[in-house]
Amino acid sequence: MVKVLREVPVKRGVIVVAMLLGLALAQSQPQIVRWGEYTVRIESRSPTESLLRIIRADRTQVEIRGVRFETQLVELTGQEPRELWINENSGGTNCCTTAYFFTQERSFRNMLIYYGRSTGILELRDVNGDKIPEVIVGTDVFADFGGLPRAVYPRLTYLLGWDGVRYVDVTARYPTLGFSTLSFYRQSLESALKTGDGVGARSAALGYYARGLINGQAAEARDWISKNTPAEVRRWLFDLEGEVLRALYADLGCRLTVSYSKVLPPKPVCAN
Ligand SMILES: [Ca+2]
Repeated sequence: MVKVLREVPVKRGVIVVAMLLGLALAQSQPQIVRWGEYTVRIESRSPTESLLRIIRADRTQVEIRGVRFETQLVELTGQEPRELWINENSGGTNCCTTAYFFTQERSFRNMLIYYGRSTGILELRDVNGDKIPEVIVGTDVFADFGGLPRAVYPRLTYLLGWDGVRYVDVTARYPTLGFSTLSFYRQSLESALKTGDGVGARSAALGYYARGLINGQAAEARDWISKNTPAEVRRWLFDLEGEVLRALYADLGCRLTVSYSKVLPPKPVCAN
């Protein structure tokens, strides 16, 4: 009996050491993804540093430095071969994802880089039935805005469409699509007003108005807020109106870029 009890911890110890060794070995093994004539190779160099390389015929076409990478092959152009979607996640609280899309059609190149920060790519969905998916992305532009607690900031989305050359904002063309629509924010605002949730009402009013601005329905949203919200909610929002406009005006331009550099990430388009 004593013998058995002694042996059990030894065996467990051996198993744990073997597992750790296995993990260490697994970590040092590069992860390989085949993408037609290209190979994607992800090397984990430390818990906080990985290097992803896109290689063709033994030559690195692009390398990306980051913390943690995930890759997927997705059809973005509506014709074979599929495109390469790389998501880089730097980890940490409220931080930070960057998505990269590459194609090899006509020639290998970057199609889109999206700085999602604490949000990112939410969905690829063909919203207009042309077999070329639109990209639904999130923005945290109103996190830490106007004194609202971060936990309740309005989550907004954009719809990006391929125009044959680049991704452009097509949100206003499909105002009823995406994730959270104008009516979603209006309903949230109405229910926050009903329950007397002041913080929720401010967040929803900001979301409603900002979504109106993104959709091209700002007049409708502003008019409703003016007529239907208590003075403290609408004053709070309209005092911030200039800041809301400035934040939205710069937002997508700062998040969306394309880079033909061999070494990524590129310098951020905007300082923050
Ligand atoms: Ca394709």
